[in-house]
Parts: sequence; structure tokens; C-alpha cells
Amino acid sequence: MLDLNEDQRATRSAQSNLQRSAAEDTLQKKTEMTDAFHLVIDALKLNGIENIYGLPGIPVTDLARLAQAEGMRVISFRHEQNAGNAAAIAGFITKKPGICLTVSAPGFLNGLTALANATTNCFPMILISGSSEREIVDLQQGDYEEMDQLAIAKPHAKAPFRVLRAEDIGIGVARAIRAAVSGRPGGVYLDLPAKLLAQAIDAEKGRKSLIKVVDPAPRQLPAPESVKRAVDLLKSAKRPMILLGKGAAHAQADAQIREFVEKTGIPYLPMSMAKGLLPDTHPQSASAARSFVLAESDVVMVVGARLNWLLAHGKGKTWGKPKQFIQIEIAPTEIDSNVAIAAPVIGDIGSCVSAMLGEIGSSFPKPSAEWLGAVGERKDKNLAKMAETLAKDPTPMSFHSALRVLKGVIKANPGISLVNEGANTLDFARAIIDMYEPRKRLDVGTWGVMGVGMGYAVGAAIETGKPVLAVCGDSAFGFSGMEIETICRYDLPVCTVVFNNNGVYTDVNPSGTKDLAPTVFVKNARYDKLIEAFGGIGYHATTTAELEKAVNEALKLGKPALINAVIDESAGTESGRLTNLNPHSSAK
Ligand code: ADP
Ligand code: TZD
Repeated sequence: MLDLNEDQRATRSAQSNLQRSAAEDTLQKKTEMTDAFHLVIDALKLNGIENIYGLPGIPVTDLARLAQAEGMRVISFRHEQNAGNAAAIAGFITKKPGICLTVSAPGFLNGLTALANATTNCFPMILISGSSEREIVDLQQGDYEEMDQLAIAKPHAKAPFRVLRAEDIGIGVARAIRAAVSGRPGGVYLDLPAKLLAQAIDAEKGRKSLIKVVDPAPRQLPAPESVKRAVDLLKSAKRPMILLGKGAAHAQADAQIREFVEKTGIPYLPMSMAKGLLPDTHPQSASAARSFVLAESDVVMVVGARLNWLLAHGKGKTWGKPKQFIQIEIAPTEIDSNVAIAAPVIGDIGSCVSAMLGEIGSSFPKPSAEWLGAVGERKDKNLAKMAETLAKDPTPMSFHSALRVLKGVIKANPGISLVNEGANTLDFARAIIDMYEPRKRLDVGTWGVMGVGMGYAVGAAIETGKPVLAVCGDSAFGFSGMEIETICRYDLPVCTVVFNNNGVYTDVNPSGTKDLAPTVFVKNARYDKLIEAFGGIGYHATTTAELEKAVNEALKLGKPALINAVIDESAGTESGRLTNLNPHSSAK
């Protein structure tokens, strides 16, 4: 030990006090600073966003890491398109924007398909992508992953934004949230350049710059005269029908819609993703008499659906007799897009339906017994025919016999989400499997896009906390199949059933070379083996009994599972219900 005199000791003590307070100062200064990474996370959290679906890498790796450290759930995928699809379906289910996080250029482009799909389907989602340096990108000097992402996102998004200064992050996130969920929901792009992410600013200033968005999707009340016009028209109808679209499911106005349907006694048709808004077994459901009510009705009240290709554009043979339309819709420019709308009601569905309930009061004249009887008769006839087909138990399984099993599974477990993609697998499942709860049927939507399967399954499992049954054609499954690793990694209760009919369609290569036809895959493939590679449970089902046992076991265990369901390869039709959309050469 050094032998110090009094003076020396006093000097030493003063010095060390000085050093300590300088260190404390620096520490305090450090804790008083924040950075763009934290501001993005804080802005999301402040607005009640808890989950990020993404695929980290330069320049957003730390964003993902810090988000997890700050208590957000960060679900990391194997391909950005699937992360984007998970975010989009999260938006549909929760009415809050689903967040997808990607790296620059290629990662951004991979996510962009999902963003475009979300915009097309009116699902609220925000694609947040890191990007390269503006100075270099704009001069096209060849930066790492150089791309003018904002310009490319623009036509595929409801709105694109870029933030360049840390103090603008709060506003950028607020604008993105509002754009995604207000009015007609859609996909929003938020561009975060690498240089922004590294910026540090005073913590207090940063905190004050954040915005908690007040009333992000404000109610939009319909004009009273539009409500009256609509109710008057509905009252004058002889053969009324209500058409519910996925906008009605997304709107979360379940109670008002049910009350309106039941109070008016009008038969209703749910579009695919509106199934379960009222249980498909509801006596007023006209699903089993779909073509009859479309053709025969005289007044159709469209609620949260577009008269696009899925509804034969509201005209032609499908729609048969002349009719008048009422349309409840949040986007005024949707009105008259395909046919003239006699009574547009513009506003959010909850407010519009409530206003119409107010207008009809307690005295709405129920539709005639003649109309209800005719619908009921058709329905009973078609249901009896379907029951006959479903009762068959061929080997190998047909789409129908396998779906009979899954119909029973959903009936016994109405709270689980059903993800569905494919051609025949989609069309038949939509018709056969009854849904009992809103926003539980998640499928290929407006584009009829393949590849949403595993992304939607992950999103639904995370957001609902409940099991998911994903029913996918073997071709459809292949687009996102690698995400079964993600499902295993997060130990999600997702049971995927691959309807394996050896490809898209049975064809032979007419050229005589050894290549298979372009619609045919490896025969007798064992998709169940794929999930075993990641610790999930694989099942191989060749009969309805095996299928039933496998699904029930998988759901009971609540573990990641994949069932390879062998389906007769000659059972389906090419492109399922859409065969007529395939152009055929007119050359003789
Ligand atoms: P489907 O495919 O089921 O027929 P679409 O996606 O074509 O349904 O149509 C959904 C419609 O619902 C869109 O036109 C959208 O603007 C509208 N919509 C979405 N949310 C709401 C809402 N909260 N209130 C009113 N309309 C809504
Ligand atoms: N690519 C994308 C992204 N979306 C598409 N819809 C298609 C291609 C074309 N396509 C369909 O429209 S259905 C389908 C493809 C490739 C596959 C159908 O085969 P499947 O289903 O095995 O999934 P089924 O049930 O056996 O008919």
C-alpha cells in the first residue's frame, strides 16, 4: 500500500470525486439519448402494436433484436412474403395494422407481394423495410441492395411514407397507422433508411415526438337520406337478399349485422371470408341456394363486398332477373364500379347497419312466404344432394370424403381458424365446411392467390392464441411450405392438411420426352416427412378414418402437425370452379 500524507490523500479524493461525477455525467447523458431503433419500437408499442412478423438482416437486424428485448413478439420467417401474409391476416383479424419487417431491395420485394395482396383485399398492414442511402440510390451509384423502394411500393400500397429524421418517426408511424386502418383499409409502406436507424436524439425530445393515434379508424356515419332511400328500396322488394362480404367480417359489427338479418328475415349469402359472421347453419343462410338467390332476387343489399369477378361483376347470367342494388360501403368510389347502385349507403358498416336498424324500427315487413319457401326448397334439395355425395367413402379419398371429416372437426371446434388454399381443395372446402364464428375462415381472397397458407396460419395462431387448421392443395402448400419450420420453432398449434393429389391436375406430357406435364408433381410424395425434419408430427392418411384420427390427435396435442392426405388424383377438375377463366386458343 502506498503511504500517502494528508494533502496527497485529499488531492486523490478530490480527483476521484471528479472522475466519478464525470463518469456519472456521461452515463446520464447516455441514458438521456435515444435512437431511431427505439423510437420506432416505442411508437409501435404506444399504439398497441405487440407483434412484428418479419425477416431481419441489414439494416433492420437490431430493430428486430431490440423489439424483442423491449417486449414485442417478433416472429421471424423464412421468406418475407409469408411474414407479410401473416401481418396482413393479423390486420384482417384484429382491425389493427399487422406489421411486416424486411431488409432492403430483395427482402422488400419479397414482402411487396403480400403488401399488394393486403391492399387488394382491404386488409390493414404496414410493411416496414430498411433501405439504402438516399444519396447513393438517387444517383444510382450502386449501393448495397440499392433500390428506390418508395417509388416501387407506391402503386401497390394505399399510401407510402419515408422517414429521414429520427424526430419524425412518431409522425411517420402515426400516418402509417391511420392510412392502414381508416376508411377502406389497406397496405401501407414505411421506408426506413439505414442512416435514419443509426440516428440518436435527446430521449426527452424523442419521447415527446411520439404520437398516440386518437381514434385511428373513426366512425363514419351515413347520410340520413341515404339510409332512408336504402330502407325504402328494401321495403319495396319482393325477393330481397343480403350479401355479406369480408369487409363486413373485418368491420367487427357482428351483433348489428346479425340483428339486421334476423329482424328483416331476409335470406343472406356470405362471401367466402364472411362465412361464420352468422353461423353457416343459420336458417336464413342461402349459401346452399346461391345460384338461385343470385338469379332470382330483385333487391340485393351488398354489405362490405365488391361486385368484382367473384360476383360476376353484378351482371350477366349469374344475376338472372333484373335487380336493384343497395350497397353499404366505406369507399364512395366503389359505388357504380360495375353496375348502377340504386341506393348507396356510405359509411362504416357498424354505423350504417345501426342507422338502417333505426330506420326500419320494429315494423319491417318480412319477405313473402313464397320467396322464403322457394329459397328453402332449393336449399333443402341441394343440401340433400350434397349429403349424399358426402356420405360416400371411396378409396383413395375424394375431396368430398376428406372434407366431410374436416367439416366435422370444425363443427366440434368452432373457435379454431380455418386457413384454406388450392383450387378444388378451396372450392369444395368453402362449400362443405360450415363456419360458426366470424373471421375464422381465411383464404385466397380477392386475387385467388396461392401461397398465403402458412403465413396466414402463423398470423392466425399468434393473434388468436387458438389452434389453426390449414387445408391446402399440394401445389398451394408448396408456395409457403418452408414455414412449417417457423411453425415448429414457435411451437404453434397449427395442423396443416395437405390434399395430395400428385400436383395441380392429371396430365400427360404429349411430347414423349421424359419430363412430367407442367401440372404434375412427384407422385406419392410424403409431405408429412417434411415437418418431422423440424420436430413436428407427421401423419400419413389414406382413409377418412386415418384422417379423422390424425386431425383430432394433432388438435388435442396442440402441437405443430402435418397430415399428408392422399386424394384420388382423378377426383378434381382443372382450376377447380374457375376452369372457364382459362383462355383457350380460338385458332382452328
Ligand atoms: P369479398 O371478397 O368478401 O366480396 P371485398 O374484399 O371485395 O369482399 O369487399 C370488401 C369491401 O368492404 C371493400 O369494398 C371495402 O372498402 C369495404 N369495407 C371494408 N371495411 C369496411 C368498413 N369497416 N365499413 C364499410 N366498408 C368496409
Ligand atoms: N401462382 C399464384 C401466386 N397464385 C395462383 N393462383 C396460381 C399461381 C395459379 N394457381 C391457381 O389458381 S390454383 C393453383 C395454381 C398454381 C394450384 C392448384 O393446385 P392445388 O389444388 O394442388 O393447390 P387442388 O385442390 O389439387 O386443385
